[in-house]
Amino acid sequence: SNDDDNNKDTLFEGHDQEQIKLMDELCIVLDYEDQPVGAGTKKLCHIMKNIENGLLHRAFSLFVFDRNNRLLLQQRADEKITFPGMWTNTCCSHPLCFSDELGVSPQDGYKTTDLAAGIVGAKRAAQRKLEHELGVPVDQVAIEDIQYLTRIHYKSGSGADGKWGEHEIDYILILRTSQDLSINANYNEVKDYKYVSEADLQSMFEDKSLVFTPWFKLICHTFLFKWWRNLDNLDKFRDDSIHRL
Ligand code: DMA
Ligand code: MN
Repeated sequence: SNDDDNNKDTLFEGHDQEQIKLMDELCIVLDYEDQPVGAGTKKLCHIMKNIENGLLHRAFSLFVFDRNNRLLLQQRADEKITFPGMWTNTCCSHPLCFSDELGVSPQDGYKTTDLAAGIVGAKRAAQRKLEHELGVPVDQVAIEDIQYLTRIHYKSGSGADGKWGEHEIDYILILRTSQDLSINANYNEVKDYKYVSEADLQSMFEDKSLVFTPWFKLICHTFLFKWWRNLDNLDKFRDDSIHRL
């Protein structure tokens, strides 16, 4: 349609072909209580105009810690359409609208409305995206080793042009690894990555040349350092709530 042509011309102007293609992925559209109500393309879910009209989707944020309790950070590629070049937690993306990532495959035995379904779906999406973004082989990321903590609801615009943004219920996942992950970064997704201690991260925050994603900053200001100091003891932070940030 004319409208589509219009969107193509203006919204995707100057953007990377591979990233434009990924905008066809089907995200899980949610109501305010994280109940799936349908599917929406990644493109539709991230258009600020739709977000202003209340469109909300499901996401995950994975935090990987190594055996020395250092956090793996990534810097998003300049090719990313949303939040390019920004430093952020290990891996973020969306569970997609198919049964494995809705957590309702036959072996799961859940309904789409069960929190347990959302959790296992988010873990599978995290496994898929760690491989896609950082090249970590799936066998180094066992679903059983990924811990679910909580959910965060937030909204944020991306960049100066005001066209794109995020509005998500974000499943927080933690993975502690005793062996070093084999990383083979996909440079269309990730510009750089590094393991940091708390002190390293604090000095990155003081470096005014570095930019951080809004959700990573929100999580740092609220929960991250409490979790980080209690990695052996995360169960006490596990809840069924949706924290509206
Ligand atoms: C979206 O991440 C998820 C959150 C929590 C912001 P993203 O933009 O990195 O998604 P993708 O890697 O699928 O482009
Ligand atoms: Mn999103």
